[in-house]
Amino acid sequence: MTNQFVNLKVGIFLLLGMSFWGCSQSNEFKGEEKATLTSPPNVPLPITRNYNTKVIVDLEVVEKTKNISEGVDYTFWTFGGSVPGRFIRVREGDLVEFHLSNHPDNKMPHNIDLHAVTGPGGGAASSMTAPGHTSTFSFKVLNPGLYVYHCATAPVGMHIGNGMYGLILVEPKNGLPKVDREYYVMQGDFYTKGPYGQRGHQPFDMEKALKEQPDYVLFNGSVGALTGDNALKAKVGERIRLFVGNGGPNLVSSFHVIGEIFDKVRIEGGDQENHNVQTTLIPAGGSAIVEFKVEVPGTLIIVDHSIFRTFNKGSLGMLKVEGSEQKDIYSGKISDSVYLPEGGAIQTVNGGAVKVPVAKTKEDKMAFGKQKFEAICAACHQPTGVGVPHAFPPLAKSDFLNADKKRAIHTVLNGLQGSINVNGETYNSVMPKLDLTDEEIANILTYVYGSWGNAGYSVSPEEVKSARSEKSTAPAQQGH
Ligand code: HEC
Ligand SMILES: [Cu+2]
Repeated sequence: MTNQFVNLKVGIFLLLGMSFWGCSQSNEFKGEEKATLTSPPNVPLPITRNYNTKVIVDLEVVEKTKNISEGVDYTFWTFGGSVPGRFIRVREGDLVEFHLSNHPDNKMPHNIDLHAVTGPGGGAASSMTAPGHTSTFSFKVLNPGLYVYHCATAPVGMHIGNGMYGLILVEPKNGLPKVDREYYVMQGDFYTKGPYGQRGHQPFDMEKALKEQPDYVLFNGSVGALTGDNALKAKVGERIRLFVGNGGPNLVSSFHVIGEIFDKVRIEGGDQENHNVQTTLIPAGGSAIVEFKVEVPGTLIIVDHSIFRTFNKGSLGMLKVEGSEQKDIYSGKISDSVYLPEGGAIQTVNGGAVKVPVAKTKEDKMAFGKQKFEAICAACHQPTGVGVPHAFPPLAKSDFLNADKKRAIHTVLNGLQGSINVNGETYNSVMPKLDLTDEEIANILTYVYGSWGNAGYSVSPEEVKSARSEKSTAPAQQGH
């Protein structure tokens, strides 16, 4: 009771103070500064100025191959070279001038949707950027909070699934309460052709992504990004603040720290504060700010409490707390080994292969092909096959497609990379290899050839099978 009363009084005092302070603030911007961006798990220092300014953010998109796990490579698409992308820290009322650069070596166009933006697409509408280009746009940060940003280029799920997300903190005008340490942790789910732990370079798997069945669920982009030498660090008695985000693309996180209770959670990264929380839900494309004091030494384990993800798919981090024992709070021996993963192997339960109906007539092929096309190809080539200018070539009335049926089969079988010319336009991008059966490819191509004014060819599973068995996987390229 007393406590509540005191809180109320403090609240009223703060309210009065804030509105007074708000009035005295002009809407003008004083000067300009370049934002300091940090890679995870680091966070830029708190903002100390008490006026609005113009903040210049330079962010470069880099497509690069890195470890997703020991011995396993993955080609990530990143904002600034890391997954999650660089942490951006601004102050409520600032004007942000954003420069998004797409590195010339990149293959894909990219853009950015910042949830902190008030305006079309969160900036995506003004930031579509081809490789070797820079887009500039500006926005005023009207609302304080912790916001996700992500790429919103089609297919959006694939860009996010390849690691294109990060956090932007808009500090309230009066700042956040002081703590001893701040860290940046962001969860994401990843879809690879091979199962968890399979060595070598693993391509993105669109089908698993559509089924929402990730092979990896990770904090900060790789297995072990926050364990061992990479563990977060703290000392007994310190107050810790974690800026936690969830990039998805699919899963919701049940964020929990084993052996701690969150003293405070700013729910969904907004103003509302909850207290004494064990597990906080972080939606895909959402965030939370969690705070706690570390009272005893030992290793705290950071998990998604949807726990198979933690022990079999990688969502396990550590916060190592050093200092002297506090036997009155916790008496027992604390060991790092207790919660280590049980081992990577995912058990496979053999439920028997599912029988897919076989297309008997051309109508069947068209219908099955349409369904698959809309589920897989339409994300890039669009449901009516018109493509996206400068990014995804058209399939409708495509001279490239209609000139060579065998090449089209190879394209869908093996993917396609390099410069091609379609209806007079040059495309130099990457179509991923998709994991489809002979039957599926035959149906899809029969549908594509039978639609939108194309040549009308029928493609049989046997033709796909024989193309698959051919040694040459490189599809015939057109001369320049
Ligand atoms: C992730 C995006 C993506 C998906 C999904 C995708 N493609 Fe493509 N596709 C591309 C890109 C990019 C190119 C151009 C590649 C290049 O520049 O070398 C392309 C090229 C092609 C071409 C040759 C060019 C043309 O316009 O005739 C065909 C045919 C094709 N795709 C068919 C398909 C079919 C069928 C599917 C579904 C099974 C599919 N694609 C799924 C991105 C995609
Ligand atoms: Cu992108």
